[in-house]
Amino acid sequence: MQSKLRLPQPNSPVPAETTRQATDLFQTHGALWLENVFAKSTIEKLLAAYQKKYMNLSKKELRQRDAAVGDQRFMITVDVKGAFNHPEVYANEALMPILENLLSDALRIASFGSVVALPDADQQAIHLDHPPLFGVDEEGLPAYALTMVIPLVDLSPATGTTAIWEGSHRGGQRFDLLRRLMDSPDYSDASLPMAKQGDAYLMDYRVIHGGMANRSDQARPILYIVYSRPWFRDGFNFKSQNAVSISKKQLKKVPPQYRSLFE
Ligand SMILES: O=C(O)CCC(=O)C(=O)O
Repeated sequence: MQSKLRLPQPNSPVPAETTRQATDLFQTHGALWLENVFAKSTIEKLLAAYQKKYMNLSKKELRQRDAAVGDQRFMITVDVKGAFNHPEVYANEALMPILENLLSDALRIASFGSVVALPDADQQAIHLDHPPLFGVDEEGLPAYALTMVIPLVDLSPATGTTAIWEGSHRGGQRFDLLRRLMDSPDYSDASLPMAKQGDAYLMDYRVIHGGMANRSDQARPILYIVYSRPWFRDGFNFKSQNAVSISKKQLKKVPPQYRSLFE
């Protein structure tokens, strides 16, 4: 992946120069793989909580949630509580300055959930997460939303990852490229972040991407948080599930300085 940075250590403020570099890389490539964002122990806790609550949902529950986003692949909104309700996860000290540079300091959480690719899940259709806001010509416009992916297990060629077409967030040819890839998937120009527990990768909401097949014998859950400018509402992906699920009681547990993220 061309756009990749290693942070000095998890959960600590990042030097201003690194924040600037991360911002530039993201704006240029529409994606960024950051190593060393979260403590591994935090990810282990998230994984345990996820396995307990979400890995054994019944077929009926998954149907009610309209959760299928591919063969053996499900998008599940998680309740922001327990391990998920922690500032290290949704307002990470290293990430916030980068996110504010990209989306302004009025940024919000537009959605908070997970995608799990079960063993033998096929590759996902290559796609955009949202139709273009302003039609074809978005050249020069800044990001309005981005997805932060937090892998809950180490990603490998066997588990698969998210294939990302760096640079496809802009340029007049992006829709031709998308059509070509949808008609005949070809991963030769895709970046494949083999992120480990503790890493995160960010994707501009306009970037072309798609989950790869899971050829391993373990499930591959990834947590995601979509951050956006305050006016954006994702009415496209959340018809049967809430985009964000947080109760009043859990919102009170969010430190006051971060509550606006959930407004
Ligand atoms: O499974 C993945 O790696 C990505 C999933 C995804 O991009 C989606 O469901 O929109």
